[in-house]
This record gives sequence, C-alpha cells and structure tokens, in this order.
Amino acid sequence: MKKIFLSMALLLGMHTVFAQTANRPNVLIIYTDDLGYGDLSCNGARIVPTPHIDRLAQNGINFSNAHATASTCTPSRYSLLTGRYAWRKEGTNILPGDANLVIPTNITTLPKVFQQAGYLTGVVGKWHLGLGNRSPVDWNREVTPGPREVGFNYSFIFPATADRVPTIFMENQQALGLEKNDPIAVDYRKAFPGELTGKAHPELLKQHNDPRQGHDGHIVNGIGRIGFMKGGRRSEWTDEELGYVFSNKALDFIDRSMKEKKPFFLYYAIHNIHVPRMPGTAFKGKSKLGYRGDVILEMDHSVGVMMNALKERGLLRNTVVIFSSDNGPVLNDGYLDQSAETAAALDHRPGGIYRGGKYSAFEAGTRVPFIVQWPARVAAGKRSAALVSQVDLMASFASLLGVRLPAGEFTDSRDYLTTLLGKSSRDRNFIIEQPGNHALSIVKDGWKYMTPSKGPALMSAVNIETGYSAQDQLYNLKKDPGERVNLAGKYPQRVQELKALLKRTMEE
Ligand code: NG6
Ligand code: CA
Repeated sequence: MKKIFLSMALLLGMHTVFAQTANRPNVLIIYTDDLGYGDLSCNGARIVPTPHIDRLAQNGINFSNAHATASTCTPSRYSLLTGRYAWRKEGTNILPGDANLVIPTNITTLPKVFQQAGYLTGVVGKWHLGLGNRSPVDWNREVTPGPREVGFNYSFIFPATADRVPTIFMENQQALGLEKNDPIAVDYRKAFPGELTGKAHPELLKQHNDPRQGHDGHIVNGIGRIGFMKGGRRSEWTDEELGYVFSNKALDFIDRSMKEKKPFFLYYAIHNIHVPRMPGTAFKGKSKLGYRGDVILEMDHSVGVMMNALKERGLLRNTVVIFSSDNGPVLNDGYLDQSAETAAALDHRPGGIYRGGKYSAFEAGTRVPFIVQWPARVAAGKRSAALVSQVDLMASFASLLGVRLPAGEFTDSRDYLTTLLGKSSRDRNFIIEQPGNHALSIVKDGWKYMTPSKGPALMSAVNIETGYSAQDQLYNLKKDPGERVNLAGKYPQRVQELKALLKRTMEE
C-alpha cells in the first residue's frame, strides 16, 4: 500500500509532500565561533573532553586539512553562505553591529540552493553579515534585507557578535519582545546620555574587559561591549542563556520542518566559544581551563542536544551533519577571563600543531575542525587528509540535490561532493587563505605561499603571531606543518608559480 502511494505520488510529481529522502537529506551545519583545530579531544585535546563532537567524528569523517576562507568571522561566513571569496567584495571585514547587509540579495546562496530543492531553510545563532540597507539601521521595525533575502525562511539571531551592540535577539528580522515605549538606538561613536558604560563604571562589571582592547561601552548583564546602545531592554539577552535559547529555537525549527513535511537546511551558528565567554550556569567551573574551557563543554553539549533530538525524531540516519568553525582560536580577545593563563599552565594548544590563530595568516587561522556525518551514505570512523574548503559547500550541495547553479554567475564554489562524503580523497585544486590584513596566502599540493605585507609579526594584545612579513614566505606543509622553515629562497620557481596562480585567481 505504502509502495503504491509512493509511486503514485512520484508519478504525480508530488515529491514535495515527502520530508527528507535519500536524495534530499536534512542538512545541519553546526558552525562554531573561534574554535581551534586543537580544541577537540578527537583532534588531540587532552584537558577538556568533547564527547559529543568526538562521537560525530566516530560516526562520520574527521577532516584534518579543512579550511575556512578567512581567519576572521564575517569573511568566512560570507564565503560559506555565498560560495565566494570575501576578498572579492569590499566591506566584508569584521563588521560593526550596525552595518548593512553585505551579501547581495540577487545572487545564488547556499540557503537558496536548498530552497530551490524544496527545503525549509533556517539560521539560528550568530549572524554578523549586516542587516538592512539604510544607515542608521532602524531597530524598531522589521530590518530588511536580512537573512530572509539571503535565502532563510526562518531566522533567530543576534545581529553581530556577543561582544558588540546591539545586544539583542531578533526573530525573523524583528527585535524580540521589543516594547514600544523602550525604542532601541545604537551608536558606535559615543555613549548615550545617562547610559552606564564599562569605562565609567568598572564596578558594575562581573567580567572585566582588557583595557588595551576596549569592550568598555554598553553594559548588559554585567559585561561591557563594543559600542553604545539604549532602549530595547526586553530584547536583550542574558549570556548564560544563549546556548539554551539557541538550542530551543533550533529544535523548534526542525519540528516545524517536520510539520510542514519538508526536509530542512539549518545553519546553526553557535555563539560559543567567542568572547565574552560566559558559560551557562550548569557549565561554570566545570573545566580545568577557566571560562574558555567551560564554554567548550557547553558548545559540545549543544551538539549533543541536537544529535539526541535528531535521534528521538528518527532523523539521525538521513541528516547530513557538518561541524566546523569560522576561524582559528584566540585566548585573550578582549576580556580578562584567565583563558591564556589556564591554557599555558596546562599546555592546552587550541591550534594544535599549527602556528598562529585567529586573525593570522599562519595555518591555525583557517585550518578548522571539520566533521561530516551522514549515517545513510557516509562510512563511519574515517579520517581524511584531503584539502577542503568551506567555500565549496554551495556547489557540492547543489550537485547532491541536482540544483543547477546559474551558468552566467561567477562563484568560487566547486563541486567536491565525493571528497566531502569520503568517496574520494581528492584535494581541492588549491585554496586561498585571508588573514586580518588581506595579505592572501595560497596552498597547493602541500605548499603554501604567503604574500609579503607590512604589519606587526605579533598582535601583542591578543598574543597571536600574524605571519606578516616583508619577505616572500613558502612553507612545505607536509614536512613542516608548523611553518617554521621559510623555503622561499630555496625554491624561487615554486614561489613564482604560486604567486602567478594567486594573481590569476584574484583577477578572475
Ligand atoms: C575584534 C575585537 C574582538 C572580536 C573580533 C571579532 C577589538 C579590540 N577586538 O575587532 O574582540 O570581537 O573583532 O571576532 O575590538 S569575529 O570572530 O567575529 O571575527
Ligand atoms: Ca569567529
């Protein structure tokens, strides 16, 4: 009977009445913030265990050479969602919280690919890609364009980062629970009269900012932020609840997709482990690495919540889960939360064997955790050393779903589905890495060429080696993954080849 119904439905072209199928699995991208390659126990971390993420790796493929396109947030997310390198587009550096949307609304995006295939699409968590098209943004009405125009049917987000204003939740592009008599205003230059700031009132802070790095503006929940704000008190978040709130909204979205009998695409952009690190109450003091360790535990728990929920709903087998991070790790990113001290004391290396970190041109900047689990189609317990880039998810999913990307539209995204599903170990032909100062690096066949640039070799406030140098740099990543021996002088030919390839690609 079931069979007859099925074939009838197919004959009638009624495939949209079915939820996920083998060719249209649910897709969950769990995208964490500032998590280093070496922060996971499945990648060698010893001090803080990440059992839920380790289980993902055991049931799927753990990639050791996967990359975000940049070592900061906005450009990496831009690439993930658009399949384009961010350095091709101006204004895609780390955005202030009152920036306008940086993704053009008339281009193909990752969520639009899923929409074309009949999916319900959603984003829950951190956005940081700008909102609206007018400055200043009016936070007291629906702000558009935003996630909807980028291809998300549903959004529950905070606009930028947890350490900058506006410190509010937004659901479907409206401030959550906003009261008419408490309108929101945001300013990145000066405090509002009567507003208490971290700078003027350090005695009100429960989490102290690093005076060298600012974060001493608007106070919410006893934590100073970047920028100033007034009003919107009922829309503001409590940091300790962020994990819980986002988990719940993510689950509600999955339930909605089941009700609507559509497969889902959920971009679950977990706020952890970015600063200000303020673990939920249940996680405070649970790790040996201070708040940074505690929020790693919380982040891992969030993954467990999702995996359990998929299991309970019978969705585990045919859901593709991708776990990754937007850029490499940082310890002191603006708050004095003992992360650097505890990591040093216990020799925890968030970047693993890789040099540098967030903002950096060295490998730890973009080499991020990347795990793919899909029980129905991907073999369990594999590791892959293939070179992969987040920029390719758009073309690879388009290929899986049989969606054709418009022929006349240029993107950087390429179909590496077979590599991503572990059917092949084919490397991406090459990748380009973007550090904070835009001096690009190119990696091909295990060789990395770094463009010379001005700028400090060390970002002293965050204590991260940038990799910036006035000289050409060439590293053999296979023999020297820690980028210690510059071989540019020894192999000028290879330098020229990589330089030329980088130049050609930039001009495309
Ligand atoms: C930096 C902030 C840092 C963090 C980062 C964005 C200062 C001194 N530092 O400018 O605290 O917010 O931006 O991080 O303001 S990201 O992961 O979203 O790229
Ligand atoms: Ca980040």
